[in-house]
Amino acid sequence: MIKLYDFKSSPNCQRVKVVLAEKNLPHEIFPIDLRKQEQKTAEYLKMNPYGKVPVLTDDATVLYESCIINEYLEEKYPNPPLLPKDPGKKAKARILIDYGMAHFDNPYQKLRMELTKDPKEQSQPIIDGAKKELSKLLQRFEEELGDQQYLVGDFSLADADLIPRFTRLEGFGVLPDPSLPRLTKYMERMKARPSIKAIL
Ligand SMILES: N[C@@H](CCC(=O)N[C@@H](CS)C(=O)NCC(=O)O)C(=O)O
Repeated sequence: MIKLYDFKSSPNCQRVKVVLAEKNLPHEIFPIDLRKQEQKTAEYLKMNPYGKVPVLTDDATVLYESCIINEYLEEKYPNPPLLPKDPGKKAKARILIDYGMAHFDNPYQKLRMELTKDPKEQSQPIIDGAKKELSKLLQRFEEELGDQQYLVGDFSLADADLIPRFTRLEGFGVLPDPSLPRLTKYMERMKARPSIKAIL
């Protein structure tokens, strides 16, 4: 039985829950309360030395790092496939995941930190600057989508891994953006999927 150590609102847990749902994999959820520091107990640190959620266990296999967990699920439970068969297209999906995770991180975290401050202490120039930078980075996805339904054609790990980031960008007011019409339609399509509805 697969077990997921989860904090409900964690984006890193959400991307794993999307893949578990897309693959229809039975699993048990073990809630970890980050506010109570349950991710830092000695017992938990044995599973994940970084002291973070998610952790996924599959019998004796114990894994952490959400995108790597999803790669494991794809390899171990290949149906339905969530990566293209063609090696070049598969690599392309991974490039988009890396782009959405690594390249967005700086302005994303900057905006997140600013918006969590008391409104009186927030800096509008920092907010505007980060939003502008994020909009510019999102153009790449707008172009990649072209006339496709999903980021690399069929629904894939790229969509599952990046959706928690996109939904948060909606929460921060970066999306929808009139200059990103394909991405706006894509978000509607994504949010209609049961696997995504379940994490919203
Ligand atoms: N790169 C990791 C990041 C995991 C992560 O940062 N998890 C956050 C929740 S979204 C966490 O556990 N934070 C609590 C802490 O750092 O103590 C992944 O993708 O799984």
